Amino acid sequence: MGRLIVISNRVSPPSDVGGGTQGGLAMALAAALREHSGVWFGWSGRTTETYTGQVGVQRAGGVTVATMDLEEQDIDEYYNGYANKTLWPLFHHRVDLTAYERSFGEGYARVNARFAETVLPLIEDGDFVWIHDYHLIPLAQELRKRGVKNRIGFFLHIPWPTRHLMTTLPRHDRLVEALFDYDLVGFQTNDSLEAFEDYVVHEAGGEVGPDHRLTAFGRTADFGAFPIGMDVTEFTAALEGETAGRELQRVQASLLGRQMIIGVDRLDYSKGLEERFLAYEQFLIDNPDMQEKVFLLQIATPSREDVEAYQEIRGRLDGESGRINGAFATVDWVPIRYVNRGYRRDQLAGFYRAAKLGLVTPLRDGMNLVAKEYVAAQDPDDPGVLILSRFAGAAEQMAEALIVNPFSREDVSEAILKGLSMPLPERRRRWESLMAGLRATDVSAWRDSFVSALMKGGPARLVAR
Ligand code: GDG
Repeated sequence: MGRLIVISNRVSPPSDVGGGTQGGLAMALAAALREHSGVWFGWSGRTTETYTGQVGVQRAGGVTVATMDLEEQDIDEYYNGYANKTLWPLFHHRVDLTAYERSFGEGYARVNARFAETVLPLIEDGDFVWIHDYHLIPLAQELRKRGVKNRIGFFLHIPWPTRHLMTTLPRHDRLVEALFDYDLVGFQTNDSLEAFEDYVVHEAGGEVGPDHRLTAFGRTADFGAFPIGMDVTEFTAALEGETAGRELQRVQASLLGRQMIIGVDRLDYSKGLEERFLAYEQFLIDNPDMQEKVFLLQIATPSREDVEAYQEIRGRLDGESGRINGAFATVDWVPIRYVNRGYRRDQLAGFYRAAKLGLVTPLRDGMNLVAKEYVAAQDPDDPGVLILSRFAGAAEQMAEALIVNPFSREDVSEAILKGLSMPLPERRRRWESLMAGLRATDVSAWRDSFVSALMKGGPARLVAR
């Protein structure tokens, strides 16, 4: 069997299970690489004055990690620019925040060419290449230009936008055409797959064949929905560890008989945090008898702090949380505990477990692993309730959550009340069904289905539950 070469913008060498701050994805990829004796290639996170093309190689946790440095200008135009000021907002339906600057597109093309040039000597005949996310869409094209004939797959972690939004992007056809240089392209959901096919048929004049084999731009490639799962086994182990237990007790000691609602998100406008605060305020207004009986713990880890839109959302959230706390707090109760820092994964596990409600209300999200982690952390005998946005990819799989429209304060307020007053038998029934789904479609299932489809060739599709 050939080796697996995984390429993503950043690499995140695995550290000990339970600790560290890397997410489930990093761990899943690390495990896939160990199984296939592979290499993980990406940007080191460092910048140099001029690009050197040098590769740093290290072995970490049984995985070979290879990295390269980039120039400051690369980071401005490719990472902060085209990736995070153009594609991220556009693909999350925020045309109002999307920057359409030509220099960003040029930087994106340049850095993708640099990735190709630098990784090229590491690719051997028979290797399978698996490229991740919106930073690197044109990478297969750049590799093909340099003569790479290996099978190459691509997985998009964020949603694919609707056709009309996609066409607001200058040279959108070039970006889509680049996807046809892959052998296999995976989306998170059927919704994204359908949006992509709509573009291919109605904008590119292409055709949809059996099993989502698509033809356009004179080429044919396989497409599919491969919803990412969480590592249930690793997370359960973290949950049973000493740290999670200690954090659970620490939070429980601070409850003083109150019920806790939890939100955990990167501080990103796509996560609907402002709307969540307002919906929670609506709940407090609609249910005055619940005031002082409940509080919201919102952990919002700072993210992409060099991008203005992220500085602005952070400022707005500071303002909203302060305003709501000022309006409702009493001498011994604060309605929102708003925390701007990251925690270890096993600490998070303990926090999730202490919460009666998980409030996961992104305005748009590829999948959302927090929704899955909240469910996995619950006590089987007395599980909490998940409230989940219909616009998270996870909603395609997690129908037994309370599915809400995050844009409607009333809708979310009603769901909070319903969740907090849900009888135990119903909570258990919903949780058992959600948990069975998490186990059946965990991160290994996701990885194996994608990698085996890539290795075999031909269409394959993990059908969302
Ligand atoms: C992208 C897509 C898709 C959060 N705060 C801390 C922390 N986290 C962890 C969570 C979870 C992960 O980060 C976040 O994953 P999400 O899926 O919720 O969201 P994105 O970061 O936007 O991820 C998304 C995902 O890729 C995978 O394909 O689901 O739709 O947008 O695991 O627990 N982890 C630690 N400390 C924190 O403070 N250790």
